[in-house]
Amino acid sequence: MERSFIMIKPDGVQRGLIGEVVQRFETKGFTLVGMKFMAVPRDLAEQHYDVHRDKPFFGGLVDFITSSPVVAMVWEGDGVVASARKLIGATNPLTAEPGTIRGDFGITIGRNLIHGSDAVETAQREIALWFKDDELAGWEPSLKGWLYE
Ligand code: DAT
Ligand code: MG
Repeated sequence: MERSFIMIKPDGVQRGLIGEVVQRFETKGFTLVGMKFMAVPRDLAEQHYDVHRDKPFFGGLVDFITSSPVVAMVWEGDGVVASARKLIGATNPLTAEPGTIRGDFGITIGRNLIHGSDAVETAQREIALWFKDDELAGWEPSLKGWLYE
């Protein structure tokens, strides 16, 4: 089953939106298989955003992610990677559609509340970066027959 790495960023935590974000993934029908509340070491933040290392915003982005705790999660389900990106919305919250997490709760690109893996391969890399195998708990939701045909 497909998995995605989802992180509630420091602004989402500070603004009291942990429950709201988790609820959106739960009620969509995805399955939580890993979750931790944590301060982010600088080297982890740099590895996570390695693809943006040469961008002008890289330093500020790493400063931001390490400035206050985050909620790191792994969610599972059919098509969860692309679907999570839709639930999250466009990178810039001002242009993100209403109904999406960023569209409903954000204003500026540097405070866009949440991260979601952009592809299945990226998700695999990010999950391995943030979680040890024994921190993930695969389980079969008893609701599964009502979520999947
Ligand atoms: P996304 O998080 O939607 O995958 P991304 O991978 O292009 O977006 O960028 C990673 C994060 O970096 C993004 O969530 C917010 C920040 N960021 C992106 N572009 C930025 C910019 N032009 N100025 C400031 N921060 C930016
Ligand atoms: Mg990205």
